[in-house]
Formats: sequence, structure tokens, C-alpha cells
Amino acid sequence: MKLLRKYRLRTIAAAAVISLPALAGADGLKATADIKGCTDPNISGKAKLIEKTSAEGIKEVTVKMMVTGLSDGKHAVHIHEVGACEPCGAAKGHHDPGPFGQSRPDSAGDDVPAADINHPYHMGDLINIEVTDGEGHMQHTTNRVTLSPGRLGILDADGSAFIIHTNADTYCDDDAELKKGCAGGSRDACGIIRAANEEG
Ligand SMILES: [Cu+2]
Repeated sequence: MKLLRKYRLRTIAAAAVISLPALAGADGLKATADIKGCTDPNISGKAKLIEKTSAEGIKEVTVKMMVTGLSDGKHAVHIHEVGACEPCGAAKGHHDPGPFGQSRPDSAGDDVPAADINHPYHMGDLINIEVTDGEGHMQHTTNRVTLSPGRLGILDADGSAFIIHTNADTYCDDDAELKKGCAGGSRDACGIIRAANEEG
């Protein structure tokens, strides 16, 4: 009996040691973005991103965003594929590094629609920010992107940027919804995502 108890204690101790790397990974990388209006100087905001590793080893990035000056209501928020905001079109299409990636969400209304109209399957697709009395807040956790290097990494050679659109993202998840503008239409604001090494 004594021997069995000792064995059990050892097993628990071993389990504790095994779980340590996952806990250490939870410290995570951070990034920030300063958000500015594409044409409206009254729009400004900030976003913080933090990557954590789940016990399963999955990297999850939580995005917290606060923006003032947008019109009230819902606005699409996505991570776009290039870290450039001047002009906002320089951020290009939605972050979609997959082998069949098609960064344009909304070409169904074009004369020649893109073969693969990929929204909402883009890795950079997030959720709408809801604005009330000119102030919008959004928090979302995604495992579609990473801050650390890798196939889903957004801090790659050409960087990435948030784009906030004029309209809500309907998520284009019904065939009838898959039309130009279903991902939010024109661009209201942009913020280049930059690695942040400081604590806090
Ligand atoms: Cu977008």
C-alpha cells in the first residue's frame, strides 16, 4: 500500500513537470496597431494582440480593439495581407496564405468573378466591431493567425494591417449573401500591426 502511494505521488510529480512547457508558452508574443481613418482624421484607435499557446499546443491570438470616430453600427474588421495604410488600399486583400488563397472577398459582382471567392475562409477574417455613440470596442480570439513565425504568421516579410470597413461583414456564409460588399465594402480605417516586445 505504501509503495502504491509513493508511485502515485511520483506520477503526479511527473505530470506537473510535463505540463510546464505549455504554461511557459502562455507568456506569448504581443503586437500593437495604431488605427487611423483612411480619409477621416477624426477616426483613431488602438489594437493589442497577444498570442497564447493552449495546453494542446494551439497558438491562439486575442485581438482587443478600441476605435473612436466611426459611424455607429457594425463595421467589418479583418487582417489584410500587407502592412501598409497609405493609402488604405495598400493593405491589399485579406490575409490568406493558404495554397488556394484568394484574398479578394467580394468579386461576385465583377464582370469576371474570381474563381475562388474565399470569404469567410480567409485566415485574416475577424468579427465586426460595434460602435455606439462614436466609440467601438471589439475583442476576438482566433487560431487562424499567429504572431510567431509560421504558415499562418501575420508578422511576415511584408507585414499585415487591420482594415475596418464602412459596413458590417455579413460573413458571406450563404450563397445568396456572396456578393460584392458582403465583407464590409469600402475602407474606413487602417492600422499596421507591429511586434511589441514590452510588457503590459
Ligand atoms: Cu477587409
